[in-house]
Amino acid sequence: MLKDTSNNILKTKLNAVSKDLKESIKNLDSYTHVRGESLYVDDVNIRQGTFHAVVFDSPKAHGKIKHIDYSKAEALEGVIRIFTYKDIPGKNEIGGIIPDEPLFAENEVHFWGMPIALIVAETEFIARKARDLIDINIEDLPVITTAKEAKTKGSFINAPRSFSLGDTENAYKDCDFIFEGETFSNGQEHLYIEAQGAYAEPLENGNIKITSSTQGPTAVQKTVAQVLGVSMHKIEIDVTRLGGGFGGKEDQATPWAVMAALATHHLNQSVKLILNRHDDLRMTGKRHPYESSYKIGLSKDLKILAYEAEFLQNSGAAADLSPAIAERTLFHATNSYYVPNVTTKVLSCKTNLPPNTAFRGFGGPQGMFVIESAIAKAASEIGVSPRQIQEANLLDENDTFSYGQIAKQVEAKTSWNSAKNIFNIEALERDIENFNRTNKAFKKGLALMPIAFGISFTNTPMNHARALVHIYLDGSIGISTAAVEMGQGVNTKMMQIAAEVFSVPIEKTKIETTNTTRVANTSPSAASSTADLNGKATLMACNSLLERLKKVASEDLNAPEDSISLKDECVYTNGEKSKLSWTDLINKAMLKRVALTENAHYATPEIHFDKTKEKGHPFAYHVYGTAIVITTVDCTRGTYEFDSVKIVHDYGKSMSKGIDLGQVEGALAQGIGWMTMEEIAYNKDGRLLSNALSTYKIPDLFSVPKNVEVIPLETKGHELAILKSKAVGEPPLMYGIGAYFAIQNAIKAYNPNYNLKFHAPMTPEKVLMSLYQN
Ligand code: LUZ
Ligand code: MOS
Repeated sequence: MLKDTSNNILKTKLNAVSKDLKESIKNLDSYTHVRGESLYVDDVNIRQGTFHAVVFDSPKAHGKIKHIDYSKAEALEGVIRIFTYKDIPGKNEIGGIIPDEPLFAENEVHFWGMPIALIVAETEFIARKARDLIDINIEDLPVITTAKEAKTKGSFINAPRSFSLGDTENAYKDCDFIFEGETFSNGQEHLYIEAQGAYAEPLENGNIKITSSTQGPTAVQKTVAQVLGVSMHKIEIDVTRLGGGFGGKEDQATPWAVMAALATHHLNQSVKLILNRHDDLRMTGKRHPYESSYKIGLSKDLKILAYEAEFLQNSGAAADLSPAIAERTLFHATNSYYVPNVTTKVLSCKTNLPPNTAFRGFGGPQGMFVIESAIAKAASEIGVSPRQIQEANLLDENDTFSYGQIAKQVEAKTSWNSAKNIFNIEALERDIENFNRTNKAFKKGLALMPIAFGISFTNTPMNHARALVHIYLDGSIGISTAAVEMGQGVNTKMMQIAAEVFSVPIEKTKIETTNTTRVANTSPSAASSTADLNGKATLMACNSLLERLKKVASEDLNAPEDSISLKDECVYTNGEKSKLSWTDLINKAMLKRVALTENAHYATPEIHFDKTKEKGHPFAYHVYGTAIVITTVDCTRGTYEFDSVKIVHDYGKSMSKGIDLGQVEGALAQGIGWMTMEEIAYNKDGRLLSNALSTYKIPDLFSVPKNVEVIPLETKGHELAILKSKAVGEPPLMYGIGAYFAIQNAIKAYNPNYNLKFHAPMTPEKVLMSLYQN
C-alpha cells in the first residue's frame, strides 16, 4: 500500500489552480486513476470464504434444451453448487420495460450466450473448469440474425411506433426531386474497460448487500428483489464507480448482480461474479444495428419538403431497452433540420442475438445517419454539395419537431455559421480541391455534421433525482446522489456545486458512493441527464442549508439575513468580512440545534409527452453543434486517416471546461469508431465472430483524428441545465457520423463511377471496393 499522500496532492493541485473552478477543474478521479488507487468492483475487500461464480451460457442461438448433464461439473472438487432457474424463489424474470426476459433459460434458448446456469466454486478457475464439463444437448430451431428477416417472419418485440407531422403523401406532389434508398448501420460493442460484475454479501436477517458495476442501482435492487421474492428494503446496492458504462450498464449490469445475489441467498456466503472479456462480449447486447429505408423530397431551392423513413431495429432476443431506444430514433430522425412533412416508423425486430441495449446516443445516432444518407444521396443526384442541402434546412427558432415540440433557443444556424466562419470552410474546401487535383494516390474528403440532441429521458416520469447533503461538525461536507460516476466526471461536478454554494474549497466536499439506502428509487445515470438532474437536486439541498445557515449568522451577528453572504470560508455582512468563519458558523448552528442535513428532490419542469398522440414536449432543451471532418484516403490501400475534426459545440455555459472537452473528444472518437471501423459480426448461426479485440477494431491513438479543435459556441446557456451548463455526454458522439460522409466524398473524388452506398461502418475493405467499383 502506498503512503496516503493523495489528499495532499489533491490539495496542492487545487490550491495551485486559479480560483475559477469552471476554467480549471479537472476530473478529481484522475488522481486516484493514475495512481491505481481508484476502487472498482474487483477491488472490493472480499470477506473470508467468498465463493466465485462463472456463468454457463447457451452454445446455440435458438433451440430446445433436450438435456443438460451437470453431474461431472458438480463432482469437480471445489465446486460448491450449480444454480438454474429451478433455484429461483421469486420470478425468473429480469425484463425492465417488457417482462420477456428470463434470468436463466428454462426449456428454450434464444441467443448464443444466453445464461443457463451459474456455477459457484471456491475459485473462479475451478468454476471455469467445471463449465467445460457440462454436457448440453440442444435441438436446433431456426435462427434469425437480421432485422429484415425478422420483419419478413413477423417477429417483433412490440407494436411499431410512428411519428408524423404535416402531410407527407401530398407534399411529394410539390417536390422537384424525390429520392429513395436504403441504409444500414451496424451495432457497436461498448467495451467499457471494466467488464460486467458484482459482489454480493449476506447481511443479517437474510438481507443482502451488492456492490455492482451498474448505471442503474435501483433497477438492480428491484430486479434482485423480484427474482429472490423478497421486498426491496432487504436489498442494498452500492456503487463506487464504473470503469466505463456507455449505456452497456444501464440495464445489462443487472443479471450478474442478480445471479450473485441468488447464490448468496442460498449459500449465506459472499459471492463474486465478474465476467471475463470473452464472456462479456458473447453474453451482452450492444448498440442496435438498424436496416432502414428513406424517401426524401426536395424543392428546386433544396428545401426538404417531405421525408419518410422506416427503421428496422435489430432488437435481439428480448426487449431490454429497445422500445425506448426505438422511440429516440424517431425523435432524432430529422436531426437538426426542419422538415414540414415527416412520417417515420420504427419496428423493433426480434432476432436471435443477445438483447441489444442502450449505447451513447440511444437510437438517436441511428436515426441521424439515415437522414444524412438521404441528404448525401440527394446532393449527389442533383449535383450539389451536401452542405448546400444541409444549410438550406437547418432548424430555426419556433420550428416544430415532428413530435410537436416547438424549438426554442435553437443554435443550429449559429453553430453552423460559426463553424463555417471560424474555420473558414471555403479555404478548407479550396485546399482539398487543390490537393485532390494534384494527388493521384491520395484523396481528401470533407463533410459537415450538424447535431441536435434532445436532453431528458424520453420517458417523462424518469426525469427526477434526489440529493442528500450533510455538513459535518468541522464544516466538511458529504454528498449522496443517484449519480453514478463512470468516468464522465459527474462527481466532480457535484462537488463543484457544493463548493460554490458554500464558498468552501472543493477538498472540503466529498461524494459518497451511490447507494440505494441513502438515495432511493432513482433513474439510471443515463440520457446525458445525470449532472442536470442530480446537480439540480444537490443545488437545491445546498441552497436550503445555506438559507438555514444565513439565519444563524444573522442572529449571531445581529444583521439582517439578506445582508449575509459566504465567501472563502468566511461570513460577510453587506460585503464586509465578519469575525465568523465557516467552521464557527457550523458550530453555532449545532448549538442552536439547526439541522445540518438536507434531502432535496428535483423533477424536470415543463416536460410531457402523450404516447397516444405521439406529441408533446419531451425534452428540457436540445444541444446543438457542428463538426467539420476532414479525411485523407489512401487510394491504393483503402485505408484512411482523419486530418482534423473542427467543432463548434453548444456547451451552454460550461461549468467544468476540462471535463466537458474530454466528453466531446471521447464521444467523437467513439462515434468515428462506430461509423468507420468497429464491425460486429455474427455468423448465420448467430455466433459472435468479432469476439476479441483482434477481430473487433476500436479507435486507438493512431486512428483518432490528428487534430481536434473544439470551440465553445457563445450562448447564454439554458435555465434547465445545471448552472446553465448543458448536458454533454451523448450529443458529440454524433459528430462522428461526419466521418462516414467525409470518406465517401474522398472516394467520389477518386472514382466518379462510385455509386453511393450507405452501409456503416465504412471499413477499409469497403473503401477499397468502392474506390475500384465501376
Ligand atoms: N435511457 C433511457 C437513455 O432510459 N431513456 C432515454 O431517453 C435515454 N436517452 C439516452 C440514453 N439513455
Ligand atoms: Mo445511456 S445510452 O445509458 O445514456
